[in-house]
Amino acid sequence: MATKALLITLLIAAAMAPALAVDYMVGEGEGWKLKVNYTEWAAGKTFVVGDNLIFMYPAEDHNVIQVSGADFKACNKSGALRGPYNSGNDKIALDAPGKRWYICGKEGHCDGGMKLVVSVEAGAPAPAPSSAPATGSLVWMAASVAAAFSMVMAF
Ligand SMILES: *[C@@H]1O[C@H](CO)[C@@H](O)[C@H](O)[C@H]1NC(C)=O
Ligand SMILES: *[C@@H]1O[C@H](CO)[C@@H](O)[C@H](O)[C@H]1NC(C)=O
Ligand SMILES: [Cu+2]
Repeated sequence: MATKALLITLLIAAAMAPALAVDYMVGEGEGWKLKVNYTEWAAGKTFVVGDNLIFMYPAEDHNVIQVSGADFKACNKSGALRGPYNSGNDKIALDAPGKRWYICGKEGHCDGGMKLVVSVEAGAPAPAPSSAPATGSLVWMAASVAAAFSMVMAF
């Protein structure tokens, strides 16, 4: 009985929590390497601010450089905006909306397909701090947490 109420409370709290950030393994099981079509990999995925890209590769074989759209098109690594990243396990935070272009800086690899463009969407807008609904949901959240806490203490 108490367990069921607790479960419901937790489900409500979970539903109100902001969407969790997603870690995207670039290339899935293939990782970051030659002869993978990263346009296909990115197709149909929705990248949101707060998500991360993870580039996995043997550190001595590849790297990751963020470049401009023009440099991406030309496979030009000279104008790095960020990077090179070269740990072989690079977790890159998508911290702002907009397009981001990544290439491998090793000779010929960008031309060989190691290039990825993602379009990052803004997350859900933060509620205005002083608006009534936001205050109401804060009170509701506090009440839920208090209820859950008291039920936990009752066990
Ligand atoms: C990668 O896939 C996209 C979408 O299917 C396609 O348009 C493009 O030509 C492919 N690129 C290569 C190099 O095969
Ligand atoms: C490559 O990028 C650098 C820096 O952005 C730029 O000065 C240079 O002209 C570019 N080269 C080509 C071939 O686009
Ligand atoms: Cu490479």
